[in-house]
Amino acid sequence: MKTALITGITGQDGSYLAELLLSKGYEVHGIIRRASTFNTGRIDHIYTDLHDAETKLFLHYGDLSDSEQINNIMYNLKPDEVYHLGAQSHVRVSFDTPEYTGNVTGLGTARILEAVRRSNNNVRFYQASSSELFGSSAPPQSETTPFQPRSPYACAKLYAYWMTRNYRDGYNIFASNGILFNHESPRRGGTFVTRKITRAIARIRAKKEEFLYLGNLEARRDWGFSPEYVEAMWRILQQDRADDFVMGTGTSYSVQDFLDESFAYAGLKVEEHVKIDPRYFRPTEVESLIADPTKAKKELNWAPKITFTDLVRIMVDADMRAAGLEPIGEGDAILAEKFPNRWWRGD
Ligand code: NDP
Ligand code: GDR
Repeated sequence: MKTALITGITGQDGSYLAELLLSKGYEVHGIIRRASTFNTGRIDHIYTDLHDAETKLFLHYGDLSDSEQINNIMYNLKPDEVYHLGAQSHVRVSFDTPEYTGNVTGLGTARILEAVRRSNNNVRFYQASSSELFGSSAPPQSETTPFQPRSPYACAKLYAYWMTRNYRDGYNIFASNGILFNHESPRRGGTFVTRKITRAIARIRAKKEEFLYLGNLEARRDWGFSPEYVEAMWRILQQDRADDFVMGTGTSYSVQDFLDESFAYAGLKVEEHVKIDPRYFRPTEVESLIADPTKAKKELNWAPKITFTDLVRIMVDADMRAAGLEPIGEGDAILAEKFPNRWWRGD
């Protein structure tokens, strides 16, 4: 049985990845932060009591700013695979907290890599790199496109990307970067734009709110579906050698497109409910991201099935259900058709 350690297990991707690895028979360990409120909502449905002999999911308190505990966990566990997903992951928030973001998202990766190096050279390490690295580089973006980061978050991820390559080259550690374009789901954090929109739609339909306030509607993103991207992470660590891969759909839509598609699906009018609030604009914006995932298709045999319109339907339906409303229904049909044997539940 393989053992995996996931940082960021309580986040969108970490929760799906934990579920995927458990379905493959892994023993899964995750690092969680101590908080005064429960922060395990995305993994509660897979958690079994520690005293249950069958349990294969173990949680450890720790923080990416604290190397001592990271070292402890790494030395004691000696995992076969480390998926480093933990980060201050919000681009807009990184402009308010540049130092903290550098510490957790950038230096946090150095702490994990150093613990890997000191504890066991046979660990396979995955770094959650981001299309934000490309910043103002013109689309489509591939593994050879120059990085031109446009936020403190992207600058911290750039450091982490290069540290990963440096530990691969310098210490012969199996360390790979997945350069993932935006991916969403019903588990997406509520302050990222897609989920902010789909949650608002459900609240408007439930008559709990009337208006949705947004920033730049012109930005274009390559939006995919998170469960398919965590599958890609796993594939990256099963290769014969460590490498870096761009993962995305190769299609791009604006925030306005997401609004139009989702409001129309829910039978609402954008102009009656959406207002612009300048506080959501960023000092520097990433205008346009479109992945060129040719390498991933060829070498990982990875091709996402969920389209932009599928994603909108899945997310709107999930938020309608969460708000106690009847979903429109196409989202369930899409999931049933495209994932007849799906390995995740609880959305
Ligand atoms: P989330 O924001 O949903 O999850 C981030 C995770 O990191 C959470 O588990 C969070 O814990 C944890 N975390 C944050 N700060 C710390 C800290 N100081 N110490 C320990 N853990 C911490 O992100 P996603 O799941 O969406 O993304 C996963 C990773 O992939 C991130 O690194 C992100 O930057 C990157 N990425 C994401 C993309 C996307 O489109 N989703 C695209 C490309 C890269 P808590 O729950 O307690 O807050
Ligand atoms: P992003 O995602 O910055 O691409 O980072 P986000 O959903 O936050 O923004 C996407 C685009 O929407 C515009 N926008 C708004 N964004 C937010 N959050 N809130 C708003 O009200 C709003 N109005 C317009 C933004 O300006 C932007 O152009 C995500 C994160 O998951 C990162 O961790 C990850 O690395 C990248 O995706 C790939």
